[in-house]
Amino acid sequence: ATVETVDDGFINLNVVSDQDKKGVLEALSRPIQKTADIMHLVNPIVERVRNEGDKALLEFTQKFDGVQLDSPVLQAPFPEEYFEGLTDEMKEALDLSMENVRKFHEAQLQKETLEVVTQPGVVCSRFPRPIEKVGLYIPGGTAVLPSTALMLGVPARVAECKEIVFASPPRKSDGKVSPEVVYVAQKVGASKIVLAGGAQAVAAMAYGTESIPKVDKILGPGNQFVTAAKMYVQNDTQALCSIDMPAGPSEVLVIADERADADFVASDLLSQAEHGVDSQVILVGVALSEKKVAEIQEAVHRQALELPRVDIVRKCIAHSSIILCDSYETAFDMSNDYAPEHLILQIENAQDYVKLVFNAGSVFVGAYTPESCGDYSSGTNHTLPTYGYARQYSGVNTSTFQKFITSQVVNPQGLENIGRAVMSVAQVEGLDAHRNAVKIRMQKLGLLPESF
Ligand code: HSO
Ligand code: ZN
Repeated sequence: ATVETVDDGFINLNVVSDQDKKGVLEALSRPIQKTADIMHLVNPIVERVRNEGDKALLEFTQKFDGVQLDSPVLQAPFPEEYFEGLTDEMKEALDLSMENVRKFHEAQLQKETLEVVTQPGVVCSRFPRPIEKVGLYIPGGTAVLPSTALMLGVPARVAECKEIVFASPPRKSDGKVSPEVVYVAQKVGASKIVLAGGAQAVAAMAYGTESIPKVDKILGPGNQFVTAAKMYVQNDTQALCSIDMPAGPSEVLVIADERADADFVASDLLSQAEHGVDSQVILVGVALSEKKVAEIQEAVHRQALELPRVDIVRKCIAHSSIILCDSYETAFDMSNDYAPEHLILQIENAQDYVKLVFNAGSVFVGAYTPESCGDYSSGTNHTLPTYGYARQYSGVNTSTFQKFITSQVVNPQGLENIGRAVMSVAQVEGLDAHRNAVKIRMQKLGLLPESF
């Protein structure tokens, strides 16, 4: 790879040309996930919570979060004192964000029964039902994330899930969760907030404890312990619990051309970089001049130094890159290969290029559409497939909280139309009881001779 690193503390993205195939491959490779390695740490935690319930949960919270609680759960209605400190401005910001997310997810809600007559007398239907109980994990850690609470809570509410349980690690300072998270929980009608994090919180929701209901599906981002625990319970038939999607570190790919504003591009790269040291940010430049590349590098450095999380950014940028290419088509090919969680288009006539996007979690179109808008307030969901899973997964949406049940009615005419086909296929499978179930009926209807 053509790596241009300056060793003077300059916060510098590596630059590679698309001609350098090996360099591009390196630039687009993701950090190896260690989920399997930490299973041996997670298994005993999950098993203890499953077997010992609240007692084990409280112990782990004491051990990992440094908080001694009397009860691991906060019950709705949540005491107002928990969000008393919120300013009107904060409440209005959360309200506006929740309202936009509600509007967009309400429009996605599938309520209708789908009905198709496949043959005269054969009616096939499909109807939606909410997943009854959902557990929504809101990470603690280096940042409070009320936005994640609303991105998961609002669609769960829209889908009419019967019970919404939040889980979030309590703060060391006062053993509480942030007032913003409680405010959102109250607004979306959550029944409980589990005051726990990590694998122990996932286990508590998957198996249930004395004070926490067992849920049917667990959603939400988290660190590698949370991810490993979600994988564990998903594979345990005793838990009978599904998850939203596999999770990895957050990432963005920006496609920019010569017309892009260097400051805008830098600000988008940095807003993803500040998420974590393992975040990945990639700029694919289409026919960029050397001057523009230098401007972007300078803007990244200058803006980064102003950020409180500059140390995280520095580490993230160290394994992030600018890839230079000559055409929009090449840029989109690379992006589709990488399948970024977020794809930002800072190119002329950006909307015209959306048709070239095949793999991405969410697309941000045009110079005035920073990812932050989608992270918080525009209405789209920010829980998106990472780690290249945008190839096969959708981000969280309203149907994530629903399942679809099929149904059918076959009448005698229908049996006449499909009965013989059923019998033939059953015969070749050697499943005579299947064949008989049709044969007996057709004979009683006089559609087949008794001797058949
Ligand atoms: N960009 C994150 C979501 C988020 N951003 C939460 C700020 N808060 C998802 O990849
Ligand atoms: Zn973000």
